[in-house]
Amino acid sequence: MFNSLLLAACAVASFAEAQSTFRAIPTLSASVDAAPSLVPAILDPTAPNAQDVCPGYKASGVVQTSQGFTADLTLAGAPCNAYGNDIVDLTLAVEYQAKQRLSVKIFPKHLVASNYTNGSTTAATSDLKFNWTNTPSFQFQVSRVASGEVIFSTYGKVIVFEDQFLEMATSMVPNYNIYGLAENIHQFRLGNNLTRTFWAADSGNPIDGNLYGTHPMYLETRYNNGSASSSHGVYARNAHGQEWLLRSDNVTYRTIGGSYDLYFLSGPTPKEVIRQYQGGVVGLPQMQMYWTFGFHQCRWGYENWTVLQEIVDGYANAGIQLETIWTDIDYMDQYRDFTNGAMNFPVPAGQAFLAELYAAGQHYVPIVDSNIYAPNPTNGSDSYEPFQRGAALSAFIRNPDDGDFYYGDNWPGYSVWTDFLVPQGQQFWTEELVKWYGDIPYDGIWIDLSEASSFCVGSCGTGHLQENPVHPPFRLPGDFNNVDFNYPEAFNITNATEAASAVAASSSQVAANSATALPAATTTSSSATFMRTKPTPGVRNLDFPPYVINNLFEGHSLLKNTIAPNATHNDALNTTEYEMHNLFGHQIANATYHALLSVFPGRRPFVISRSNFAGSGNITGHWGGDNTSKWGSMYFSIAQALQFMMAGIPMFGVDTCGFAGNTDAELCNRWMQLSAFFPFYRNHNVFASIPQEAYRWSSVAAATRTVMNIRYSLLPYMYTLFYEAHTSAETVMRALAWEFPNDAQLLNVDNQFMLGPSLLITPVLEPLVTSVKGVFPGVADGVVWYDWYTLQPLQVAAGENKTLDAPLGHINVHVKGGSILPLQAPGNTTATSRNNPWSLLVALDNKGQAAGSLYLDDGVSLVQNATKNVQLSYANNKLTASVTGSYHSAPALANVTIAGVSALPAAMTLTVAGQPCETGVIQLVQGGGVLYVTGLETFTTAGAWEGDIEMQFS
Ligand code: MIG
Repeated sequence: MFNSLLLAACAVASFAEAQSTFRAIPTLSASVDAAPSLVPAILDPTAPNAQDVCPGYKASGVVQTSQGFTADLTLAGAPCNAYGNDIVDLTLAVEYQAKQRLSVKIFPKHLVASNYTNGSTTAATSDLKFNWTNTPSFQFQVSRVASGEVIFSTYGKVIVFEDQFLEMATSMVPNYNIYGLAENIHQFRLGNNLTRTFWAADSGNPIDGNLYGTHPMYLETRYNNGSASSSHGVYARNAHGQEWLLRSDNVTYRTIGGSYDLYFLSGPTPKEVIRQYQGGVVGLPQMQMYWTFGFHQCRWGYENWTVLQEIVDGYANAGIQLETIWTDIDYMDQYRDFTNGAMNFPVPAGQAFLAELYAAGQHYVPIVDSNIYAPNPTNGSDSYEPFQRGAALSAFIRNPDDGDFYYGDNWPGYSVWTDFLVPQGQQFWTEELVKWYGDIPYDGIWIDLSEASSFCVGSCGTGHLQENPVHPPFRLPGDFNNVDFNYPEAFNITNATEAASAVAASSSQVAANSATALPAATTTSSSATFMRTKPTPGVRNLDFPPYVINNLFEGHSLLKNTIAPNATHNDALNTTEYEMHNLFGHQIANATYHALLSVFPGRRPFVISRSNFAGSGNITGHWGGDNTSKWGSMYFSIAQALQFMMAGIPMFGVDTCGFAGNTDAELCNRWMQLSAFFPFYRNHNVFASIPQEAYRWSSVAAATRTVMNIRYSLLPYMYTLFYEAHTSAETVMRALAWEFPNDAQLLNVDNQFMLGPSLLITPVLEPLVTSVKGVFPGVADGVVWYDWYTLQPLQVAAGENKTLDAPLGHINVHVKGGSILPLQAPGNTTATSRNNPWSLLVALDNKGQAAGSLYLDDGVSLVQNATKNVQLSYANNKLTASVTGSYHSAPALANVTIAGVSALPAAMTLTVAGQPCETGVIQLVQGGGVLYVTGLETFTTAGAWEGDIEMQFS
């Protein structure tokens, strides 16, 4: 669903006339979305607090296992049936799975739990200890063996286990610091008064509301009064609708189904927690292709191939790198997947466009929506073959009421959704993507609406397919009298004339619309504790479970904007969406990943998808969804990115310059510069707002050229960071609190971040300023920070909130002393950049030392024939590059720049692959504390990294 601000916005007559209705087809009645049966959710003060009424369990029958123990848990009194039906007999399984990981599972006794043990850790060798008591009922604690620190404790609380309601709470230390629980639009530190709800929602980046991703994992850091901090992680593996209530002295975890499947990670540093989570539990992020780190341009509203060519040309003419052009749903024939509109995006013209694009070394990624159009059965000319083929395979989710497919509504009209729980779902998806690739040879796939989004309530198309195609039951941006007049906060100051006309146009659109207003979405205030539906004792109610999670749609209804919970899969268990809802996005991304393996055998699939689950980073990247062209939205992008670094989806970025609403030159300038340091760098825009490609304003173009050249020169560094994420769960973007875990001053910092271990980014996040404040950690311990542009050490006191110059067009980037960055001269594409000369930037620490690394491979293949690792170090006035592996990079090493050198060395010697070099042609220039070594090309003409390099200064 759109951001409601789009629906509220409005138009001038002249502007509105220019906008035709989006499509000349009947609009589905708004009543299909008005959610009938809605709102049995009631705010009921008599609804029970499970902690007061539930009896808890008693443990008995302890059996030692090779790496822990099991026990029976039996309900310790009369069932409370608070929000479902109590399960009387449970099994507790405690496993010391690895030294740093303890698992605690509680599940119905008739089930068997899988385990992931390493085969060796026991209670005696674990970092963590499990304590429990039966008084007054079964409760447990997890603590550190070494220090006794309790990291999780249910003492004082009962454990509740019902068929549709689970509740467990842990007490928390005062002012606890927890991070994670992605996906949320919130500050990085989650605070002590927040309800995080997980129910994947097609909702435009609501602050604190549920949206696309479900990652039930948090990291907690305790600063221990100035001594070393300690961090641990908690992951609760459960995909059901759920919420985490962060309260002043406890965190309460509630789900509407499933089991307790808890993983405690001992850290004790934030980085170790993240490594234990990604490396040991959900899996490491996939490796990406090199070109995916180039710049991507997208928008909703590119009308045809000619417009697309104009955008590509626009970037070329402005001298700004454009690696990949994207198309949104505009390219499709009536919004049907795997089709091209015959008028505007015909296949032959597309093939010609793509041939030229690919010849220039550029790339193309189209959107694919999660819905599949269900054609009008009474109109032969409406046939849609992908539906027929999927139906023949029984590859779609079903409506339990009649056993036919479940027909919801989305862009094309009444639609079905692929059932990825059965192999036919994958087969269907692969066959369609392979077939369509035969027409349109794309490079990767963008998956949208995978929550999965449906614009009506229930199987609204059942019995109505003969009305297809239908227009969604709400006005689209760009539809008649629905023009967006929202601008960033300072627009009325920076551009008063246009702002005034937008205000006038907006009010006349409001007036024109008032007669025919669409029903406004209503919001319902929530009390997380006492919302419930009418209880149905003894029966599982899938659509209206008795406990009401704080879903942000009307009435908190689980039926709104998505496939209904009772929709049924074709697997032997007839699993329902009640169980699978939060996994649809993961499943369709996974199916797309595997389809791309068929399209491009042996090549790393490139998928960017919207809804996602714990572990999705194995198979997909993610963009931040429908943000807005507002300064606050840009600010939240950093915290959103850091969550996904923790969650193991490092291929993350947001709609740069903002999706909903119009941007302006100032916001777009700052945002193009900020996103250049995010792994996934894409400018994307909603339909019917002003164009926002980086070349549209000369000031934004200039700022973009500056930062794009920095980004492209850093591609080897970015790629190396990804390799380290993929192989050892290092993070790509990093919170300052992770890099300097003992500095409590950093626990809230989310207006700055690091890219890898070496770069600190301090962006401007507010309008109308020419300076920015930032902190520079580690100064008390001697850390030096060099300005990227001047290579001068920053003069900053320990703990100072330092003011930096930040005129429009300048983003502050600082290099941490002690770093060596491998760089290549920026070309116009990633491919040409890879063929440009190498250089090294050495930033010395206060001991005159530095280190870094470089990973190289072909940038494409899943399995590499050859790779190369270069370890870079500097000590005792000597720079060393030691090379392992045989991947060949052709360009030479051209120059070395060393920051932190106070005098020109008297002499230098150079050996390459053990051979001394005649260094007469090399130039050494020193000035302002920087040593520039140039003219090195001739010594590595066979390629920079064909042998070890030693460069000694004296
Ligand atoms: O209902 O394809 O988040 O990026 O431009 C909206 C149109 C559907 C939502 C995506 C957005 C995309 C838009 N889509």
